[in-house]
Formats: sequence, C-alpha cells, structure tokens
Amino acid sequence: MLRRLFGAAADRAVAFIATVFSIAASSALTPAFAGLGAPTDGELGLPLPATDLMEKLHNVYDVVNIVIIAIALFVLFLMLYVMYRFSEKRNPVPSRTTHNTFLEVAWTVIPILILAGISIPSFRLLYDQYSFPKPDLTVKAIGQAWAWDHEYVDNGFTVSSNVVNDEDVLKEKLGEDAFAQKYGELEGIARNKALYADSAAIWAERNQLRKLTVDNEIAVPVNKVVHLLVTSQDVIHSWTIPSFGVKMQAVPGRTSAVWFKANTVGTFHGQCSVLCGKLHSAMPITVRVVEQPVYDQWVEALKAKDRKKAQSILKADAESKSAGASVAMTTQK
Ligand SMILES: [Cu+2]
Repeated sequence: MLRRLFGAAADRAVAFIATVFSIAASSALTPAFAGLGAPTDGELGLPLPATDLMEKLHNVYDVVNIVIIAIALFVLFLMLYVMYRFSEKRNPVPSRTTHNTFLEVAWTVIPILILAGISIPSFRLLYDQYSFPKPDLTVKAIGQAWAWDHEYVDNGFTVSSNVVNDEDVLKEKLGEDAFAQKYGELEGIARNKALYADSAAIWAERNQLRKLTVDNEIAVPVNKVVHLLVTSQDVIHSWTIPSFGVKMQAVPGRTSAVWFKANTVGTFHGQCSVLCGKLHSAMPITVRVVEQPVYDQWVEALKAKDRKKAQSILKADAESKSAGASVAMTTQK
C-alpha cells in the first residue's frame, strides 16, 4: 500500500532507513547501551541501574515507552488509512455524519484506561522513592557556586568536591612554572582551545572523564541505605547520580531528602542538574561505592583530617578492582 501511495518516495525512504541501520550496525557507530555510572559514546537509553529503585525506574520507563510507541503507530496507521481511503478521488461524496455515540465514548474511555494503567506502576515507583528505609548513614549534600560539599553527619567531617579541569591536569603534569611559561601568554578562547587540545592525552592516560572528575570523591558502603539530605547555600542546584535513580533539587533554606542503596561496587558520576549559573558545568558529583572495610578506612582517614590518605585509599581500591576486571577478561578469552 505504501508503495502505491508514495511511489518512488517510498523506495527512497526504505533505502534511507536501510542506510541508517547499516551505519548503526557498523562497529564505529554502534549505538551502545548506556554504561554503569558513567556515560559512554553513542549510548541509547537510561544508564544501567545500581539500585533497586533505578531498576524499577527502568521498568516503568520501558512500559511507558511501549505504550507510547503503540499509540504513535496506531495514530500513524489511522492517518495513512484516512488519507488513502477517503481521498477526494476514492471518496468524492463525503459522509455527513456528525455524531457516533459509541465511538465518542470509546475514544474517551480507552485513553482514560490507558492513563490509569500507566499510573499504577508510576505511583508504585513514586511510593518506593519516598518510603525511606532505616538509614545506615546520612549524608548532607550542600550545593555551592560552584562545588558540592558533602557533610558526613554521623562522622562529623565534610568532603568538598571540586571539578578537575584541563588546567589542573596540565599543571600537575608539567609543573606550575612550565605551565605558566607555556600558557601564560594565551587568553580567552585561544587559551581554552590550547588547554583542551593538550590535555586530551593526559585525560586518556589518567583514565578519567573530562568534566566529570572531581578532586575529592565521596564514598558510601555497598548494600547500605544512605539517606541524602540536599540543600543549597546560594542558588538552586540539583544533586543526582543517574545510575542510582536519584535526583533532588538543592533549594536554599530548605532541606529535601532522597535515599539510595547501591548494590554494585564502582564509580558513579552525576552532574548538577538544574541550570544554576556561569559554572553550572563545573559541578560534577562522583560517588565511589566500596566494600564496608574500605569505607571504614576512608572514614578513619577523613576523621583524622588526612585527605591525601583518604584519596589514596579510594584510588588503590579502584585500581585493584580494575586489575581484577582485566584479569577476568583475559581469562575469559
Ligand atoms: Cu547547576
């Protein structure tokens, strides 16, 4: 039917779709499914879940998507059918019908039933998100222009997470003096471009994500309930870790709460998610989910105000994990 309707246009459309699919299937542009805790190139869909909440969120998302796609296809089919069947050529004398009680009731009641159906898993998820299990620890996230402070309420210390930018990694690599010599003259966009170009290799070498890396990561123990209180000191920010299925506005003068229980060890990235101003992009959040003993060591180090040691504990843990992963991969091959 399509071919008769659109003739050559249909052939071109089919050829176009085939091309898109073949490009997508070629290895370079394969749309990967999203990663766990960090974005990946060309990804589709939501990030992989690291909490039960996010798993439920995935399910609701999938159900709603199926309903949306089915409705869109149904409406598309109706429109094409009407265009074909009731065109002036095929239907020169139009019907003068203005009412059809059965149809009118049906197209009111069926959408209501669909919406009511969607609301069931949706409200169930909302209920789970706002039913707080007993906390194992409480962290207070405070948005600042332009950094996140994380106050460990039970332990009495605060971790300030500042973004690590191109300039920082270059300074670390070259040393302050060499850096000043090389980039001191440059200004504005020329400077940014040079820093961006020259730091690319360093980011790859460090195996860190540009714009998503912070100097002090926060850590939480795996399989423990974390209550997160969220507030702000200046303007409205938003704290989120997508893989946890958690996002909360940080509003000055108000404390909001969310909770999560991460079930996977790893590094999880997020960003300030409400446009807060000039350096909104410089407010990433990094949470390291670690085993309880590692977490305890990290807490002890920070209680003793030894930031360097705390950082090195997390770094050593991440390295041992990634070494384990690559060993597993080579043995699999
Ligand atoms: Cu922001």
